Amino acid sequence: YDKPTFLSDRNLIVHLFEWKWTDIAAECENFLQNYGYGAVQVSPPMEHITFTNYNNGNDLPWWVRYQPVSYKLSSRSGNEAEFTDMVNRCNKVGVRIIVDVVLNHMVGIGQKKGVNGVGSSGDSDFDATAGIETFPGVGFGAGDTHDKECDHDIQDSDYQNSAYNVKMCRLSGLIDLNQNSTYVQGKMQDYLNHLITLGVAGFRADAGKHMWPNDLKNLFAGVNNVRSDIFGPNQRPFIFYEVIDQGGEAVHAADYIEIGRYTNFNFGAAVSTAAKKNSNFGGLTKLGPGYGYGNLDDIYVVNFIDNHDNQRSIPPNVAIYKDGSAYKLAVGFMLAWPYGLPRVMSSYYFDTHDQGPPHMSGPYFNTTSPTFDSSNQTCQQSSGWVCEHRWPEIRNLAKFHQTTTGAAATAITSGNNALAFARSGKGYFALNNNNNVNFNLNTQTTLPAGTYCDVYSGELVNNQCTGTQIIVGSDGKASISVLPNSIVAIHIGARI
Ligand code: LAG
Ligand code: CA
Repeated sequence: YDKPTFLSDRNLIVHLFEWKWTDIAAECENFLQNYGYGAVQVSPPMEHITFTNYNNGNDLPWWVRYQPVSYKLSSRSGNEAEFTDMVNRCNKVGVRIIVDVVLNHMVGIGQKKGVNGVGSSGDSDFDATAGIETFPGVGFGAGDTHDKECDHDIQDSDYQNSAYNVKMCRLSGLIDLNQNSTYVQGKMQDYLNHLITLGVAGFRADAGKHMWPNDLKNLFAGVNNVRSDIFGPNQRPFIFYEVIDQGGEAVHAADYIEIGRYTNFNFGAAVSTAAKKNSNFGGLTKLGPGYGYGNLDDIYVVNFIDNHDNQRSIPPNVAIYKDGSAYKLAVGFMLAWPYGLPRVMSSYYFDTHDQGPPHMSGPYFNTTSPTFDSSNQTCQQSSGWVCEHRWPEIRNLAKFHQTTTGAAATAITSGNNALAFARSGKGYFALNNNNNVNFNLNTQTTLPAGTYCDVYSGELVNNQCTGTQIIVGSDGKASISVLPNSIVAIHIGARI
């Protein structure tokens, strides 16, 4: 389960948070395939709660997507036909779909009045008044939950003291399902196999920390291989678990590595701390297995700077799109440094924690699409979408990531708030996190002689560099001067 089912030179995920299926299909075709993005993590596609009166009827929070009503493919992002079309069109251009699956729970126990599914079966499908724990769209009832073991919320102290409570009690009121039951497993296998039949590549298991690894092992053992006509014979789905483990807790990420990968929150924390100038960026040349707590082997980790949860913390303890160059340095480093499988976050602008995606008014708050600036391919701010994955510095480092696939980091230089390294024979990367001084290098790049475009300050367009040019001599050496709070990155795919 830990082997990405992606094209071999596209080991990179982008999370298109809250995007519609129709927009993702177009994004695969028009953009992602050209920059080395190998897979899209999509928002949960199942039927979810909705409110008609949230924030005086002006908004619908993003987190409704994490309250399943049934496993019908009907959500704010689109219906089953649109989902299927997206999977087909993305696969056709070599971009995979990873589905965020919410298996730990159903809706919040407190969600009674004004809460209904948005599925084809309409409001009657989830009849809250008929019993909050009855989900006729799946066939779950109170007997399929952990109510007998624990019918109250996980307490803060449980995270330190009780793995049992973390897995058996309710995560902020969400009705907790019993994944140990073969009946429950069967319903979930039907859902996951349906997605596999449609051509998805794998899953992000929401709230992985709140489910027993052994139950998950049995659950996924009953899930089919991914389609052989797309992925080749005998391939398991790629799976990673949302497990927040930054030390000092009862549940450990290491408990999950036999059944897939885990979300390594320690990576984004370490890089963000350096990017925000609270630690020496030069020290990150050690970032990998064994660097501080929780950074396990390459094949077990999905790394990221921020995700849709921690970008909303107040204040965020990781770098996010609002941090400007600190964020670009953090994501740039992640894409250049060979450790784990990276995931790029792609957001919409938000002011408050709960705020939903850009939308029209109306009963289901139809999400509106990103619009693009034709001159530089970025998303227009007026459309409400940030599209970090299209920022020139980030998309060009995504391309650097692709071009340098499999090349070791060599010729490593650790400076004071600065670092540099080659990706042997394929690329060279240098980063300066100082405010006032340049980072000057006269260095071995490992690259063939030639004139290269720095892909951070510009790119290669019509056989010319729109930014800085770097000349590599016949001895492989180059003089490079990195400006304050900036990067210089060159690779063999962007040379004149
Ligand atoms: C996750 N990972 O393990 C998701 O990344 C995270 O976004 C999910 O929480 C969480 N697990 C459960 O799927 C999100 C919001 C919560 C929200 C929850 C359910 O961060 O704030 O809770 O989704 O929608 C909301 C309210 C709570 C309320 C609860 C139940 O904020 O106050 O108790 O709904 O009604
Ligand atoms: Ca649970």
